[in-house]
Amino acid sequence: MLANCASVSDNQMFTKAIVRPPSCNFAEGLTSARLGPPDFALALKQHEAYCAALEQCGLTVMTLPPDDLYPDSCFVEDTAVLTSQGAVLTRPGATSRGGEVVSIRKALAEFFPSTQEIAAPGTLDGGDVCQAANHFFIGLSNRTNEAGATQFAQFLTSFGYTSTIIDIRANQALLHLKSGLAYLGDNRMLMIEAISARREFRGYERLIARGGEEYATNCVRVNGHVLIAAGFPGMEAQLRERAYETIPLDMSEFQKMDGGLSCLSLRF
Ligand code: CIR
Repeated sequence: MLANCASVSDNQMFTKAIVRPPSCNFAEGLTSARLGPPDFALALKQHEAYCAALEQCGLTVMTLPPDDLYPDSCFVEDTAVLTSQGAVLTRPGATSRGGEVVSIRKALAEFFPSTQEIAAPGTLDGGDVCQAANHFFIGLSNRTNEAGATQFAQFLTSFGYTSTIIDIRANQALLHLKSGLAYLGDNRMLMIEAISARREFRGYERLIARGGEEYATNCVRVNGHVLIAAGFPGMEAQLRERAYETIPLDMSEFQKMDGGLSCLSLRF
């Protein structure tokens, strides 16, 4: 099934990350979390710690200036999908976030001289894209529509990857596919129970987040480390049992705005 794919190592090494600190009006961003307004000063501190963790993993972190035109713009992951075979600029599903792509396009030009782009009427958020070695899972969500998912799947084919579109619109708890799914390498995935029985994931070893630890499924494997939200001991124990070197990070202020660890950077 994976014949003719681009050859991408399961344990791809990243060298760079693009991030953008929250802007002063971060609290005006979109959220359904009902956890109260974020503390801006604390969000900045947590973002700094996140960047330090990426550096600890060996990445050079490029920091874009905060942009108060777009209160959700620290969630850079939603604006592009970067692979070792090519980059795709997205067309975010929330109207208030559409303009975020402009500055990301500029920032990426130096590293990806030719990029593909999702075109109207397609919409796609990077948070709906989960890469598992040479295969991609694309979530059909309230942000990513069929046109966007199909366009993206075609770009992936041209890059030499395979993909599966997964409809998560019935899973109300999921803003994006990666709100409840992460690929850890080694054919292993971390996911919420609600999607764990789906046939698309049958071939993978599945670690399930239970007991109110669903938020922690949005973790990121970076160069042999796993960045994980702090405060989820069950999830962290499952990772440590499998010899992952975890870096717990306090994410409380981003969680209040529906954001997870993966959304705060574009890694390549
Ligand atoms: C939004 O609703 O768009 C932001 N407040 C949160 C985006 C989080 N992004 C992600 O999970 N990839």
